[in-house]
Amino acid sequence: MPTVDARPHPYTFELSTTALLVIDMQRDFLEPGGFGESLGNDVAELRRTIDPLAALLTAARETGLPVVHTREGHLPDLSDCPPAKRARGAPSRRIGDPGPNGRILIRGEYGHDIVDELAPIDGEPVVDKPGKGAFYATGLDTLLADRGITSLLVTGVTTEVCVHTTVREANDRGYECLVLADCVGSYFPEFQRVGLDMIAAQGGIFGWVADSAALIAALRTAWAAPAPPTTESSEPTTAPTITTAGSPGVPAGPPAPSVPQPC
Ligand code: C5J
Repeated sequence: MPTVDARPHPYTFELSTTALLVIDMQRDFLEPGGFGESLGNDVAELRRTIDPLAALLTAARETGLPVVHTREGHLPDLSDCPPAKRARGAPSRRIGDPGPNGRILIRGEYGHDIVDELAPIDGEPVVDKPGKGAFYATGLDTLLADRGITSLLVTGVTTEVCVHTTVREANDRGYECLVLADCVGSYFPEFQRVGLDMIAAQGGIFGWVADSAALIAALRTAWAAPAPPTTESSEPTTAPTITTAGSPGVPAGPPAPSVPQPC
């Protein structure tokens, strides 16, 4: 079993029960003109995660680790966006308002999709979520359970918002989480530091924290071992907010909430 040097102590996991979770690496957060910048943030603070995450994605794909992407966003009619969430945005550019990359945080718009460098490949599920947490109002828990996943390698943005919310939700559901420090990003350096500290504190109250280089080395060592793991390929049962990269209609538009998507 691979073991990664991590805080508060080394993280050991089984390849067959582990997935890489890539949270909200969307243009709306990482590129100028999107939701993140409309809130007054410097997107450059997040863009440093792209290269290490691309390298980790490559290693995960080479070693057969399942990869699951998420996107935060809302239906075009905003029926899944609480008014309180919308009202809290910048007055000039709120969720659903037009921007240079299309309507802000709206499914199917250019800005809502994942940056080119980290685009999902065929077969990788993309979970569309209306909240900050990836488990809230999505089929993620079912998708992971169907694949026997109990351990999550967590990456994405932003550290203190969607990454933290998801890790906390995952903990309450019994998943173990290793957060990759250089593959998660915050617009605020102090939130990045404290956000990671909070995860590993108190004996790993929410999980473990490591650098991606240590994880990649562990993955490659495990893959080179005599008995490489096999990956599950079972289909999810019901996944109302999940599409699969490479399937028709992705990323053309929002999935219908009550209709299972083809995988
Ligand atoms: C935010 C996110 N920060 N993906 N979303 O609003 O963290």
